Amino acid sequence: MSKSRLYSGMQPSADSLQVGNYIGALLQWRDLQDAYDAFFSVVDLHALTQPNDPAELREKTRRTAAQYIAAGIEPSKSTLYVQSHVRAHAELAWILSTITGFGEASRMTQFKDKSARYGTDATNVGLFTYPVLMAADILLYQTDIVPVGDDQKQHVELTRDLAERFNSRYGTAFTVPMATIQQDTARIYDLQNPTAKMSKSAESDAGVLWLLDDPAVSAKKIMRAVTDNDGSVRYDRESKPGVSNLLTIYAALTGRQVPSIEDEYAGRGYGDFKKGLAEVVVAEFGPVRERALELLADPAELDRVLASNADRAAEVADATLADVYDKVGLLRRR
Ligand code: AQP
Repeated sequence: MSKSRLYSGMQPSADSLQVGNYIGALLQWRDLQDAYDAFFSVVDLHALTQPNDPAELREKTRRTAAQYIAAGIEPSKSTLYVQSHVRAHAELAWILSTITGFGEASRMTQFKDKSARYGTDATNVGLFTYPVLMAADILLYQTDIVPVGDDQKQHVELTRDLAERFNSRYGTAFTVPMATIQQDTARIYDLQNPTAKMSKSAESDAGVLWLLDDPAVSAKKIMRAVTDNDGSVRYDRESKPGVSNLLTIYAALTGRQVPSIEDEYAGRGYGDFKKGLAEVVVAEFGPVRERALELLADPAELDRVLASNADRAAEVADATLADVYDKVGLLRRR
């Protein structure tokens, strides 16, 4: 029996991924890649919705791809490619935009939040159609499951609605995908502001653990992480968000259960606990960082791998797009 299809991606919106991206996405992707026919994309077209320096965007795109591989995504097993290398993404997004209601798109909470934050003049139309491009990403590959964080649930719902609408209006062209939402424990918070999500675009660097940071810098950030005055290493998301966040990171990186870590550090204070976590982080990220830097030292080879994976992706995507073009009535070029 053929494997089910899985699709996911990340924006190349920083020089390095952060520990939330690693725990919330990359670790799951790595575990899922054997059971699924997986497509993992570096979504550079999506990243254009934010201001970018062109040379820096190119560099961030390579860096993101290198970190996927360094974290264990195998380009011989999964299809790991750059979104803009497969033209069908932008083309299908246009077709889908013609069956998306203006009101429907206006209800997307991520757009509402971001446009409220930036103001109308600084908000581009690309940000408004962002979820339609995301729907195209997913639907091109006849995707069965989309592993995403809670924040992306609404976008996958829209993708399902668009797939069903297209299929019933023009005939079946798309598999209707399902979101698989990761557990709440997979949400990592900022080390300095442990009620806010850790994010690549955080205003301050002090609360973000970067995959490509020097391990000594990461260790220092952990030692300075915000905790509380209670002094006991105990998980309590409400009243001890800082310590709970550190426990979540510790558990995710070691595969251990939180209570066993609480037991180990019972009566030992935060200093010891943070030192223990710093060792875990350095041991986990040290090799990932080394491998990523090795890959980045040979950009020609990395580009070659990405190109051959893009060819593989395009084969699937182009077949879906050709079917869609036929179904909506575009005249075939002979
Ligand atoms: N703090 C987090 N905890 C758990 N998972 C997280 N992800 C991101 N932050 C955390 C997951 O990583 C993937 C990245 O998706 P993205 O790059 O498209 O954008 P994002 O979710 O908006 O991630 P960032 O790091 O916050 O980027 P910026 O600052 O550019 O917006 C997703 O699977 C996400 O769930």
